[in-house]
Amino acid sequence: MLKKVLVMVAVLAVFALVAAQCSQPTVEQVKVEEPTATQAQQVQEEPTAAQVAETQEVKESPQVVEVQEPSESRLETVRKRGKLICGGNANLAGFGVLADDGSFSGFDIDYCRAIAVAIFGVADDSTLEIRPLSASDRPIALQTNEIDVLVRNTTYTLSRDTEWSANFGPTTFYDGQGMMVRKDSGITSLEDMEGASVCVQTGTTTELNLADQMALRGINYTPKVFPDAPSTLAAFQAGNCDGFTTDKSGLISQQQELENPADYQILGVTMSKEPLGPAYAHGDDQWADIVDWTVYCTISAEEFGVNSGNVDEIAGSAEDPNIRRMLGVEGDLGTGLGLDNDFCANIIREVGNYEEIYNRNLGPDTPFNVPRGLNSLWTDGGLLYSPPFR
Ligand SMILES: N[C@@H](CCC(=O)N[C@@H](CS)C(=O)NCC(=O)O)C(=O)O
Repeated sequence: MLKKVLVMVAVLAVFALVAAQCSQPTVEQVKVEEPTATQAQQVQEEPTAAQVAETQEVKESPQVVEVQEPSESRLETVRKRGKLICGGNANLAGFGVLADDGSFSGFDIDYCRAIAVAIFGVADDSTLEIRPLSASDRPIALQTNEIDVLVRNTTYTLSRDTEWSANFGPTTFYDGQGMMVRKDSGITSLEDMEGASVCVQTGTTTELNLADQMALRGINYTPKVFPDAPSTLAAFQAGNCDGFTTDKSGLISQQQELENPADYQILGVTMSKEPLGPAYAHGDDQWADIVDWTVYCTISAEEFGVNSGNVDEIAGSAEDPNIRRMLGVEGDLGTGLGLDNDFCANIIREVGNYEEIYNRNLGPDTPFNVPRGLNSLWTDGGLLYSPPFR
């Protein structure tokens, strides 16, 4: 009898355990706890001067300002305003440059145009304003909502992710920091730069990486720091510095601004990783999705062989459901973002796929002729990879 009771108890216990397992909440039942204001804003304490001196570590100044919570979504604000305000560069040919007629052009500017097209179907002076920003002004412009998005050869780093109260979209250009010197200087490596002076721009990752790399290699040098690209380059050209350092893409671009570009060379060394891409303020996931999928649209279109010349024909004839969904002729992916369903087709028609954007601004027919390298599609051995349009 006792044995029977024990067996019953054991069976009941197993039953209770199984029932408990089965009653795990379903996805809909899971309640996501919103972080409290204090958890969300873990303010970094500024180190004291003594601490900085002790560690000898160069840090970007956090520049944290009080973030104004917008009362409506960014998409609504942009639509009501009738135009996108994109933070850009005015001084970096190939990426973002201001012409005498007041127009902006470049690889990053084309991504500003692509976002404007995603929202308005067209990018012109009425739907897109470029707000040129110095390196140091970028975080404040993002935090104060002066701009809707920043596309200005900006490197994604952890401290910017937190201290700028910003998120970064997909990397549009994988870069690394380089060093330019005069050919007749005899300098062929960083190790040849013991006691040298280096021109560098403030408010950049460049300034910090330089300090790290020289310290790691035990090289003594004097940094000469300038507020913007024109003054940094002018000082270098005037012979005030032995070297000029910035992103390699920046060096290639700036070399063409020098009086005799052939008198200079970019050393083989790569001092850092500089993944450049769009950034936007924290707090609006729909906006983040719009920027991200605008970039993915250009990458995916290159992968599928869809370009500005054939997009309409392919939209009418494609049988591949991946292409049909991307172009909005099947499914409702675009409307899911709050955009027109054919937002990606519009981007490709108006601005082009990644390859077209790259070649127009940096390719073999430009003065820069930057090899695709890491910026090739994953199918060609590069790092460009779009998640699926599904
Ligand atoms: N990618 C680096 C460097 C960006 C940067 O500002 N580079 C300079 C040197 S090429 C530049 O674009 N200057 C243009 C200007 O200040 O007008 C970063 O995000 O900090």
